[in-house]
Amino acid sequence: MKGTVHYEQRGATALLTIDNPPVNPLSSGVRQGLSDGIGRALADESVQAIVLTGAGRAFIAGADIAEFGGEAQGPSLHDCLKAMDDSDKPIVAAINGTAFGGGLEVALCCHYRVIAPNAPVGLPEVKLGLLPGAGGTQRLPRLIGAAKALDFILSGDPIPGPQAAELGIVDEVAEGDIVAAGIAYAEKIIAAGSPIRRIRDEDDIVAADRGKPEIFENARKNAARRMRKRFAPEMIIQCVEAAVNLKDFDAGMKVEQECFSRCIQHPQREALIHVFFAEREVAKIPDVPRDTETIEIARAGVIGCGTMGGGIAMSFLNVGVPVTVLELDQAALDRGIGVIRRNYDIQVQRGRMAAAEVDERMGLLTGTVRYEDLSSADVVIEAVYENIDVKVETFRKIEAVAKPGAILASNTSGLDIDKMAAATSRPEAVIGLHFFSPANVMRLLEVVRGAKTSKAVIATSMKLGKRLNKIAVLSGNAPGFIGNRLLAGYTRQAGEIILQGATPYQVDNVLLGFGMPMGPFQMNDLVGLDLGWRARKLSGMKPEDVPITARIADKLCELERFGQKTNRGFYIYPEGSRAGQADPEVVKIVEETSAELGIERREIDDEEVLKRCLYPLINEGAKVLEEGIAIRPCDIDIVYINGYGFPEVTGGPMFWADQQGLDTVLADIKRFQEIYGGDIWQPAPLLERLVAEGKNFASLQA
Ligand code: 3H9
Repeated sequence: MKGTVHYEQRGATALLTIDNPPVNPLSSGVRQGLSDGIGRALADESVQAIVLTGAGRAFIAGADIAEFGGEAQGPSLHDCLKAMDDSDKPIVAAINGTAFGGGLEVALCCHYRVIAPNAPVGLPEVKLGLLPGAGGTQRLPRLIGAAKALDFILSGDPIPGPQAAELGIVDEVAEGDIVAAGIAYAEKIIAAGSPIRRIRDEDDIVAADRGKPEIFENARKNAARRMRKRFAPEMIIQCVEAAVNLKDFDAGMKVEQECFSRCIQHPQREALIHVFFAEREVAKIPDVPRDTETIEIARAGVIGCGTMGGGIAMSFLNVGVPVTVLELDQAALDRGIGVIRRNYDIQVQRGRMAAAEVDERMGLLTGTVRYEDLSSADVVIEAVYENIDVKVETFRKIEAVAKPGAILASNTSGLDIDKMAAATSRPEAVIGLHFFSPANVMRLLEVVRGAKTSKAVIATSMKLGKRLNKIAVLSGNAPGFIGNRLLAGYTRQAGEIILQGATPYQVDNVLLGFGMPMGPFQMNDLVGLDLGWRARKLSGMKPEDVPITARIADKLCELERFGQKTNRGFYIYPEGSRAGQADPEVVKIVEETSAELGIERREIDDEEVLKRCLYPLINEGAKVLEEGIAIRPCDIDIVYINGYGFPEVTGGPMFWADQQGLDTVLADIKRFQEIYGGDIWQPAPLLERLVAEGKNFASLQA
């Protein structure tokens, strides 16, 4: 059994210390230890009170997520909680560190709670597709009221100890030795002969919420807006409704159990727990051990202060790392720095940042037009025009000034890192750091290792990602890396489907329905249709050489419909609105283009639209795995969820493929190959092998 609980007696108090490193989840051994420890303390006449705390940096991080879906060993958490609830000796939680999920629920089942000032508490279950299933939905509303409890549980976000005290979740914030404070609290209760406070028996606060259905209507409205397509929020709301309306605690607990078990069985739960572990797995690189020495990053340099460069600079400023940004001339530099300041000012206007913080961050920013000024940077990231010759030239200039040991990085979204490395005499220092736009917001950082990139540079880059509050995924160096390589098939299919009979609006709606934040044509409008059109014109490409999937966008550009920036593209955007409206004019252009190309239009059903857009991701994903560009299937999942808006509740494209059944995915790919042909539908050998062996992508993880 995993984990243990240490028992010791201090005076008349039994001290139970949960020990299950690194974060003390409630694994079988912990539940056994809790059950034994409580029983022993209750049976011992010399013990008058019990204090519960955690070893190390956490109190309890919640239920052991790895146990879900498997066979449970040892006593159930509910049995432990019942013993605590029934105890006639006061139990005090001495919350030394993180108390999340089941951990906070254990604390709520204690009769009193003291907390260290830096200990966060939270009920993050909703993020895993679950609800607090150890009494949290019943006890918390009894303590702080239904509206606040709903906010807290539905957000899943933690709050620090002092805020928990203000809300009434804990009784006291204690500086210094938290165990001593817990014992002192217990002794005070015993000395005063205070009655034991069981939250389950309290009704006053929830009674005030009875007959106020608007509390739940508001929660439902917010959940529909903020947590589109999630299953758990409605379950949570029903539980809190039960806490308010059923009066009887045990009846409410029954509702909680039913709802919890529906969440456990829901595919979203499995997918979200896959994502939880995948996010941690991607940090592990088989040939770069955890203890690889890293380079200290005290200052960064960014070349280019346009949208990308500015966003990258902000990512560093946001975590207190000084940055020097370089632009070609003073005017461009002033413009770029002006945009950064404006972005921060908007945050202040929205109440997300204090004005003083803006000054602090801007104080860390230095602008320059001279490469020499990058010489003190520990990492220099170029974010110049996406052209290999321009990048190679930039690397020559960086290498001439960068200090020894500095990391030389490119923000390219798919160009050859080794070509850039070859332009320097220190290829081991060169790496790709592919940020996603807007770089200060998007969570993904694709780290691209070149053939000669050193392990220290890889380890430092992965660590840097975490420091910048991003999730770093390592990719091999091949065109498009992981993300953009897979995307090519997705966008090409969307383009073909509309030529064959669907409208852009049907395609977008199908993908929105799947859970993507926007469809491919909405995405085109956002990025700007003119980018590709201008590049084709500049290259002197003949009209007949323009790929057929780009013909419609080019026609729209000829009409000065560049997308959102001109309020017209595939959609019409009423002035000041980002919500596009369908336009019959565009449908006409699409139909004319099909006719010009001699393509007979037909009805294409939504299922075909979805499969033809998503299966290329899976097929190409399998090729990327086989070529070793991505280390594991879950690396692709994390890239797609965090960089391309693939719905988290599906677990990412590779996990989703497993859930569809790889045999049916492959059968469809073969069917599309027969009908449409092309490389895109050439089944990946890995996919064929997995199907032949009756295996799935998950089998590659083990
Ligand atoms: C729940 O409680 C349900 C109940 O309501 C009802 C029950 C009946 N289980 O994140 P880190 C592992 S649902 C198992 O890198 P940090 C993690 O995988 C649960 N393992 O550290 C990693 O392993 P490895 C509600 C867990 O300091 C290692 O611990 N609770 C669990 O950056 C270190 O983790 C949550 O959702 C777990 N619960 O962050 C809390 N937690 O080293 C989930 C962590 O092999 N956990 N591990 O890769 C967290 O949010 C963060 O881990 C935490 C620490 C903030 C605690």
